[in-house]
Amino acid sequence: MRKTITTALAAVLFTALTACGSGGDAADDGKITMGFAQVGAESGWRTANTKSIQDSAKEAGIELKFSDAQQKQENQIKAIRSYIQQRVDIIAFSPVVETGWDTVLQEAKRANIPVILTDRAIDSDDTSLYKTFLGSDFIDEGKKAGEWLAENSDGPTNVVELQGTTGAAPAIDRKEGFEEAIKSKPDIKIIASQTGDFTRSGGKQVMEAFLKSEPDIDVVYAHNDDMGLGAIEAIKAAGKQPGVDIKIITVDAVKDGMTALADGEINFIVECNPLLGPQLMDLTKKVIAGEEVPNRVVTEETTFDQEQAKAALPDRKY
Ligand code: GYE
Repeated sequence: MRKTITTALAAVLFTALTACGSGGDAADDGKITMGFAQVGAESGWRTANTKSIQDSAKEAGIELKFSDAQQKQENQIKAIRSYIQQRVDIIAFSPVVETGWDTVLQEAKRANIPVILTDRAIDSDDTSLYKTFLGSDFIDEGKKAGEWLAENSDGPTNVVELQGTTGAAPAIDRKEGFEEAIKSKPDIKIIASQTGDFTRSGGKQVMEAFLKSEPDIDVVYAHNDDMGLGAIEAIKAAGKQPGVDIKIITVDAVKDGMTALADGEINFIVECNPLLGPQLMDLTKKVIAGEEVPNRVVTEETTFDQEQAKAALPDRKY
C-alpha cells in the first residue's frame, strides 16, 4: 500500500516538474530542437544519410543535436537519455539493433518527448513508443536481390552471404527476403553466412575466410555495398576476378558501389535510399504541430544492373 502511494506521489511530482512544456520548449521560442542518435559511420550509406539529415535540418530551420553511437546500442541509449535530460522537442534515431528499446523509449514518453524512428525499425509490441517509422522495406530489398539471382543463374549455384550487423533490422530482413526469393530454385544454395558488420573491413575479412574454407563459391550476396567492396579486395587477392569468377550482389547503390557495378566488378545492386532528411524534417514539423502522421512511411527505391549503373552514375549524388 505504502509503495503504491509513494509511486503515485512520484508520478504527480514528475508531472509537475515536466508540466511546463511538452517535451522541450518549442512553444517558447518557436524553434524546434531535435536530438538525433545516429548508428555510426560504418558505411557510405551512413555518411550520405548523416549529411542528408544535417543539411535538411538546417534548411528546415530545425536545431539539430547529433550523436554518433559507433554501432553500439549502449551509446545510443546514453544519447537518447541525454536528449531527454536536455528537454529537446523531438528525438529521432536509427536503432542499431531491433530489440531492447522499451525502457528508454518509455522514459521519453513519460517526459512527453515524441520519438520518430528513421531507417531501422525496432521490435516492440508497444507501438505507442514512437510516432512513425520512416525507412525502406528491407524484406523487399532482399527479395529483389534473390529474384535477380533466381532469374540469372543456371544450374547449381553456391552463394556465400555477408550479413549486416547482427540483430539489425536490415540484416534480419535482407536475409529473410533473399531466402524467400530463392526458395523456388533448389539449385541455389547458401553455403556460408556470417556478419561483416556492414563495414568494408568486415566484408573483406569474412570473405577471406570464406575463400579459404569454401573451394566452390559462385556468388556473394552482401547486405550492403561496403561489404561487397571489401569482398572484391579479398577475391582479387585470391587471384580471382570479381564479377566474373565470382558474381556479386549488394544493397545500397552508393557511389563506390555503383562505380564497381559499372566497372563490371559487381553484378547487381538493390537500391536503398539514404536521403531521408527532408521527409524526416517534414514529419517532425507535423508531429510538433500535433498533426496526424502515418505510422509507417516507406521509401521508394529501384535496382541497377551494370548498364543501368553506367547510365545513372554521372548524376549520382552520393
Ligand atoms: O544498408 C548499410 C548501413 O540501415 C539501411 O546500414 C541501413 C544500412 C545500410 O550501414 O550500408
